Amino acid sequence: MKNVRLWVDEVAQLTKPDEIVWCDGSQQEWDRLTAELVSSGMLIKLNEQKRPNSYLARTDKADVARVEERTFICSTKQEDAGPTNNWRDPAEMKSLLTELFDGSMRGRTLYVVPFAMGPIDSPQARFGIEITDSAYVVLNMHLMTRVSPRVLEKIDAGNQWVPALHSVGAPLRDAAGNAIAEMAWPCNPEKYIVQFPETREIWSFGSGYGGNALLGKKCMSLRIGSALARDEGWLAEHMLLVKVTSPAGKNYHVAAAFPSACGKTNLAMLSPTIPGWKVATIGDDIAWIAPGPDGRLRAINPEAGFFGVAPGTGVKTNPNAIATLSKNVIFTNVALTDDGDVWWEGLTDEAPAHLIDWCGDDWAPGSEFPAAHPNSRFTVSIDQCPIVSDDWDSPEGVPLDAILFGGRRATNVPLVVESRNWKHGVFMGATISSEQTAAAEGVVGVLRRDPFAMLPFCGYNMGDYWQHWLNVGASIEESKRPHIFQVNWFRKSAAGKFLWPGFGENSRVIEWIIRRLEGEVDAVETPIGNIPVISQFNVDGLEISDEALEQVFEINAESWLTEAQLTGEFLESFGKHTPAEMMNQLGELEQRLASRETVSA
Ligand code: GTP
Ligand code: SPV
Ligand code: MN
Repeated sequence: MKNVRLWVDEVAQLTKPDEIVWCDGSQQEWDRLTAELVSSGMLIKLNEQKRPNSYLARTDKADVARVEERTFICSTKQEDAGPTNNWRDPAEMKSLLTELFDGSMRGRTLYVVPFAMGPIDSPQARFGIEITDSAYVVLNMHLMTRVSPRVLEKIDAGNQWVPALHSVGAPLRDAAGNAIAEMAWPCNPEKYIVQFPETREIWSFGSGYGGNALLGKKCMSLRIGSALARDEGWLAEHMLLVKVTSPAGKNYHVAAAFPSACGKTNLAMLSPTIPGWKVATIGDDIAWIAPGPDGRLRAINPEAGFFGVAPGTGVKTNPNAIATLSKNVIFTNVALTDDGDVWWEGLTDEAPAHLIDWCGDDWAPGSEFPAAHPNSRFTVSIDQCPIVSDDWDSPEGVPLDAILFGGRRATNVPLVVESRNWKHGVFMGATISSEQTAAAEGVVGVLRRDPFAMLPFCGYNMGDYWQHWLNVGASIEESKRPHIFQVNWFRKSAAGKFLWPGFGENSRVIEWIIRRLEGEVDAVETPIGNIPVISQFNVDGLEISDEALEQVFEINAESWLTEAQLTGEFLESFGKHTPAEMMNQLGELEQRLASRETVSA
């Protein structure tokens, strides 16, 4: 295995920084780096009375989201990356990147960040070393991962680790030694987010933002993680994780995969509106799931913080997030208030009369542009969440009772559908589609397939990934398998309004799911799966018209047949990698649909 110190030397020789700093994740390091970034102007310190130890960063206007077009899976064979990933030959990509990284840190500091994904002593933990030339990245890594010198001890003791190399690609001197002006937010117009799944390496160039740059997150925990998981018999998923307690005091653990900006953080911090139910947060973005000694699937949250979407987060929608954000936060691309605090669309019903928007310009209500970027985010430690679960960092993970798949669908997909069995559940996950959001560069609102919410995050052929899910299910005794459901909070009326109030009211759906697990409620069998018997679905105290309730559960056989046809084309696009079982599932769905018209509860 690679030696960390040798690798750091190698990278330093290539990137030519002025200085090398080994990070330890300490408070002193936080204080030193935040002070440096405040004096350089990269961070704005917020009002200490209103929001202690918190900061605002504004990125370059061209560095505001993940860049899927510039993300690559470099396996030896293109087929192993599959049709949903950009691919380049690993050797060619390495030589291209070597040229880009040559001298890319001139005039800057190279930070070495040893981090763990998962509790350091958990058998499910994985270790990484991120080398970065961005102090902003180091600070975010402090909040999002476990940065500690203990990681180096673990590596010295023989544990595997992932080398994760990051440069913003904005040196302060050229090869001849001439000065290059500093940018307000250093980055490079040319971006490469590159995973080498076979050698478990990450190289990221040109972006300083989010999943492009915090390499423990999507790059390691999902793209490299999914490849590790396939080889070792576990699952690395884009899922939130919660503990739900019923009025009877029984605990259940639920994981849910929704595409980016489709409600994971919100569900992870849900405040139930129905009496007696409790939700506690374990994770809001990533779950690592492995068969445990008891034969059940057990999950951990490999992260230690939230990198959450700001817009839409308010006291009414997500009070627990608002409480989490009271101190020690890094905000990126939100608006600044006149009294040195932050604001974004949805934080309050009314915008303040004057703001500095995410671009640094004056802003007033009525402006044609939002004050906060639609993908503006907060970074904060999970410890600060008022409803964090007592078992959130349990080294042995939590046993999973239910898995939810969802997306942003204005039409067709009902509020909740129970799968018929594991295989059908895998088919549900594989065929999720969702309207695109601002979390990635691209046109917002376009409907696209996002299987398992993993389209941008699967480190190998998506068809093989479905087979892996089928295999993991088959390896678990039926009675011990989590039950799989599909949910959709985003169905709209003909007038374009959300039919379902969402947020805290989603607890009603969670209640139905758990009562289903307990066999306490019946279900209506439909061609696409089992939906609630309306009279048994808890709407006590909820103002929703009968018509809206009916529409939110409506299944239109004709549009599902059209959708099934598109599903067929989608499944076939993976060629021989599409598991036969997926085609069986589609055939059975079509048969069930052909014999029905409109179905409702
Ligand atoms: P990533 O961090 O990108 O993976 O996003 P996420 O899946 O965690 O999404 P998040 O919970 O941050 O929600 C994204 C957006 O959807 C926010 O603007 C939320 O306010 C909105 N949202 C979340 N839940 C609901 C819901 O139940 N109904 C409606 N209408 N909007 C919701
Ligand atoms: C997502 O896009 O799914 C995120 C944000 O969670 S990022 O870390 O940028 O990937
Ligand atoms: Mn995410």
